[in-house]
Amino acid sequence: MKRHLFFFILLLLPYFSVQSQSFTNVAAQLGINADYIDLYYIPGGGAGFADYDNDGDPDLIIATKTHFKVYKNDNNSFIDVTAGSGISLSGDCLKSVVCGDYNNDGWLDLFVTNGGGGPNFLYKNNQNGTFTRITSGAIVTDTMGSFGCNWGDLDNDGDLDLFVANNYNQKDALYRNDGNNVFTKITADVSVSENNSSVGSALADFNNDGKLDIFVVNQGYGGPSENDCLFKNVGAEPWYLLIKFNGGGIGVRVKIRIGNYIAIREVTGGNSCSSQDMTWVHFGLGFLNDTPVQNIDSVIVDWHDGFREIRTNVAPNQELEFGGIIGVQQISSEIPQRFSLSQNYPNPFNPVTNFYYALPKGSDVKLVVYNTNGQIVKEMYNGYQSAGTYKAIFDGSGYSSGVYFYKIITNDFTETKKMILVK
Ligand SMILES: [Ca+2]
Ligand SMILES: [Ca+2]
Ligand SMILES: [Ca+2]
Ligand SMILES: [Ca+2]
Repeated sequence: MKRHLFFFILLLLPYFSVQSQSFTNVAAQLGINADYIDLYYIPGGGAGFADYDNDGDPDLIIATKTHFKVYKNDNNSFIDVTAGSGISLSGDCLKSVVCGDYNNDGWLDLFVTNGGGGPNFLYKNNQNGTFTRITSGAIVTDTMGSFGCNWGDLDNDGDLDLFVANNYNQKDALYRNDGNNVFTKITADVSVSENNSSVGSALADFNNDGKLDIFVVNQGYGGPSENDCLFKNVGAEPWYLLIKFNGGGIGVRVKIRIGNYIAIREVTGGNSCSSQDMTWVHFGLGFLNDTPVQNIDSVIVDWHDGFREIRTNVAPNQELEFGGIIGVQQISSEIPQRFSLSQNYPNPFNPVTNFYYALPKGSDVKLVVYNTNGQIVKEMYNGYQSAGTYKAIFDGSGYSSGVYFYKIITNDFTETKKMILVK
């Protein structure tokens, strides 16, 4: 079945190449010199983009068989910083590299699977471009042939747990995050009960109940082929927040804050071997059982182009949507005579309104929306824009009725206007 799919994709390749004439291989030009020949030893190997140094640019992390590389994105070229990263991986057969902030300090940590039978690797981000290897606990001492792996808050308690798909007729593994770099291996669960040969695993909340479910791709090793498995999550706490993105979301960074609790997620295109998690972002919030609050203080979504969306006082246990056409777009490059900011239309509005602004010369532009207390509720744009006319679309879905102000700030021009959201 999978072999058939593989040949089907091969048959389609000529058609795809016709469609993709605008792509060229720029790896060498950008400074990426990974050796990919060994990938064919066992199909797979992992690579993924993740902003490990929190500078807003996605960095590239590659784990292929015996090679591990960290490439820092420096103004759209990549610098090999592996040697200075504190990561020294000499696995038998590296398969996946997944990034997740398991200790909720706002910095992405790394987990790398080893398909060759040696232990897997967990590296904690030191917040300065280097990592420290975690060496104790079953999560890094189990010796299986591990292929796929996924960070996800599977019990919805507020921290990331880890699922690992093991090959060679070995049980898969589930490690519950207990805080302080301690993970407990869960053995009494149906998701880790079968001696099968798994090559990949993916997490998604397929039934929209706020609990992450697990899909496992099984291969059948040295015997008959095996069925894949879908495990519905029936045990997690009933507290969560799901965020989806209109118009994609790969590369988006999401941060939530509730009092002193901060958690981040970054949407990837799938860093686990042979699989891809859902591109929705999931947060477990089970700790609210003990300390109930009405609202999540803030949800901040950073798009890869510098666009930032902020919503405050967001109710838990819902799906929130961000992005898409909402934002700022240039509608004319004709050079206007002077700076201007238009009145929004419609006004009053519910929930979407738009306004225009004009830049007679290229400028650093900051465009913010704030409430009557002077608190910024949304940063619509922050960066350089060339001369022209721009349309800004504001979505008030996540906000309460009331008066808001939108303000444009450039070196030569600042103006504020009032708008009214009525629900
Ligand atoms: Ca970066
Ligand atoms: Ca971290
Ligand atoms: Ca958890
Ligand atoms: Ca579910």
